[in-house]
Amino acid sequence: MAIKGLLERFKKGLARTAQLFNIRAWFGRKVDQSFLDDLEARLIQADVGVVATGRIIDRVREAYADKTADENLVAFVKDELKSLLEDPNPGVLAVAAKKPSVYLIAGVNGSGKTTSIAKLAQRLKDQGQSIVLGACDTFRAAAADQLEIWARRAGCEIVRGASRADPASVAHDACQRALARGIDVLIVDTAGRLHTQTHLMRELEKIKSVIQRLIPGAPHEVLLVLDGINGQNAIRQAEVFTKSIGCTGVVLTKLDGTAKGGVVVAVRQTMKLPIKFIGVGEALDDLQPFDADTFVESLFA
Ligand SMILES: Nc1nc2c(ncn2[C@@H]2O[C@H](COP(=O)(O)OP(=O)(O)OP(=O)(O)O)[C@@H](O)[C@H]2O)c(=O)[nH]1
Ligand SMILES: [Mg+2]
Repeated sequence: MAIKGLLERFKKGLARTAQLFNIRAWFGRKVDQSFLDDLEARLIQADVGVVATGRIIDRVREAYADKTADENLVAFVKDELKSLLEDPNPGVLAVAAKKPSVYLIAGVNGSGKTTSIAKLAQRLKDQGQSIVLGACDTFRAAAADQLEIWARRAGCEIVRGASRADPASVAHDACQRALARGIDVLIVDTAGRLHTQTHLMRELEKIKSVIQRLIPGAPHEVLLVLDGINGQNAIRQAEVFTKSIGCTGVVLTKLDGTAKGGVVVAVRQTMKLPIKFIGVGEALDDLQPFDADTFVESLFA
């Protein structure tokens, strides 16, 4: 997609956060304590997090004390945000040297895993890749049906087990299928679970170890799906999931439904995990590869 089109989509999805970041209205104001307090309040409201907000405020104070807010100040704040989001490999998923690449998807209930998988499958399919989806959420009968509907829409295969089947056995079958058919990408859906449910975290570890055993080097990405509306609780989830299954990246969803898009910064800062994609709506093309420049520009557009 052309850069301009991408920016438009981002802007639409992040419109609520962008309202908070509209500091152009303050042009001409003196950068004094009351200005800094206002800026700080907006950053906190947008869920940028205390640490990152503190850093931005300190830097603005150093550079702009007693000057007048203008376009340069906006550029300065943008650069600060971009540097907090820096990622050498934005929005890129690791690819296996030998097929298939396996992406394991996890997260708490309702965070947007299955929808994000559908969007990701569509994306990879559009790039000419063959896809198998592994429906390892056998906890709810409707879960595999939901994935199957998406699979049909995106035109990819799905491997599912009986209701209440061991999710690791479904992962096993999905790996076998992907290997046997020479598929490019296997995406594994898992049931939502709270990071506090130890037995369910063990189940996730078992799914991962089955994948590792069948496909050396896999999973090539372990993506944690976080609900952007959840804000700071996401950080705790990320810690526990990472400890359990070694997350390699984050998909941050529902950024269209909240004015707290700044959580992208907090997540990146606190967890040291790259944000791979962001979800900005419920349609199939509402998953965007995360790029700090485009993201920050859209907040100020
Ligand atoms: N607005 C918006 N809604 C989203 C986004 N991503 C997911 N959703 C919605 O969030 C709800 C839950 O999405 P699912 O994909 O079923 O979530 P899940 O993590 O698979 O849920 P469980 O399997 O029950 O744990 C659905 O109504 C989705 O349409 C997004 O980026 N924006
Ligand atoms: Mg699901």
